[in-house]
Amino acid sequence: MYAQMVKATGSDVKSLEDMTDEERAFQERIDRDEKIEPKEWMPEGYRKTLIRQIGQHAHSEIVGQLPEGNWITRAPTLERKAILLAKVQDEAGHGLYLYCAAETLGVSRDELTEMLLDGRMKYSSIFNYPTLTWADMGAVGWLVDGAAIMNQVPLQRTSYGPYARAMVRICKEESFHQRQGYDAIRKMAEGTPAQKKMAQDALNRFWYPSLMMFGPSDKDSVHSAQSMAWKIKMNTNDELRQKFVDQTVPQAEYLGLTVPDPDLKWNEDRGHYDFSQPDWSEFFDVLKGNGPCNVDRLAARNKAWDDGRWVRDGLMAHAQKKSARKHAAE
Ligand code: BYC
Repeated sequence: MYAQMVKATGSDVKSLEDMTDEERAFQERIDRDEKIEPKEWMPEGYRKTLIRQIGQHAHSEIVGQLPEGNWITRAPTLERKAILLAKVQDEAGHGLYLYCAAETLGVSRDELTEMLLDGRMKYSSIFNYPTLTWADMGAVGWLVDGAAIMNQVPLQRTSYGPYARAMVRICKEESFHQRQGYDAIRKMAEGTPAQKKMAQDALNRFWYPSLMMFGPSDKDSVHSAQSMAWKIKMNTNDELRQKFVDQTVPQAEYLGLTVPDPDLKWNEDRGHYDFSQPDWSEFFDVLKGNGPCNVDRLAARNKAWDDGRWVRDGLMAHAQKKSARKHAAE
């Protein structure tokens, strides 16, 4: 299995023969689908890759609250407001499960947060796009959460125990999120001509950024080969992107909306849709900080961190006082 993978991705992943005894034993455990737990030996690269991926994922959940949080006060009905509020709170919870999983690898949540705030760590490119209308709340739930689930369901089988277990809970909630998004956009698509136009406009703006969520095409993905060998990733970026397109196009058709891709076509021979790639230069530009909302998103997170300092300081002072009292009593 491991040898096949290395061959399939044509990577510079170490072969079993080139590994140390410890590395080989570790790889064999991965190949047997054993879970790796926090205190066990792991290659430094495995630990670092997990911290990068889980940390980036956690940051995405936290920053991902901002585009939807933007619409809580303007939701069209009390019911939609309550649902959106619950969803945004769920994203905060996902961030916390993931920070906890990352902490088992020897990095603190504060360190991870500081790396997000000073730009050393990334978050998903999708959250650098604005949410301009209520229909965008539907599009985010349907497409963004839809893409997130496509990527996260396989991660329930990822090799690192705390990450896999966090993903089980997250996936349950994400599928509710996706359904609520689809329901919200369906309401718009079945509404007045103006509402249908808003739904189509949201699909037009979110389609390609959603395809970008899966990461660069396989030939440009620097981490995929090693991450797949370690089962930190279970599929390549292109495999998941294709699955997402195959699943989403019939949903758009059901809504009577048009996917903004003139080359989109069912390919009978492949058993998949052929589709246009996103503009990859735009993707890399967004990663460099030049998307429409990068500056605003980081400013909002920095402000939240600064405004919350007194709470963290207060909690720390309380904890120190409590521990000093306990020591004095012993
Ligand atoms: N955005 O070698 P590659 C959600 C970076 S949100 C930004 O293929 P990898 C939700 C990548 O980090 C979904 N950066 O990387 C929340 C690397 O740069 P570095 C979050 C991206 O890691 C609220 C470089 O490009 N989900 O759930 O093997 C509301 C080369 O890429 C992106 C996760 O994070 C991107 N889209 O594969 C609603 C899932 N793509 O780090 C929804 C877990 C790539 O070397 N993560 N880059 O500087 C993964 O599965 C993988 O990390 C990725 C990328 C598939 C995203």
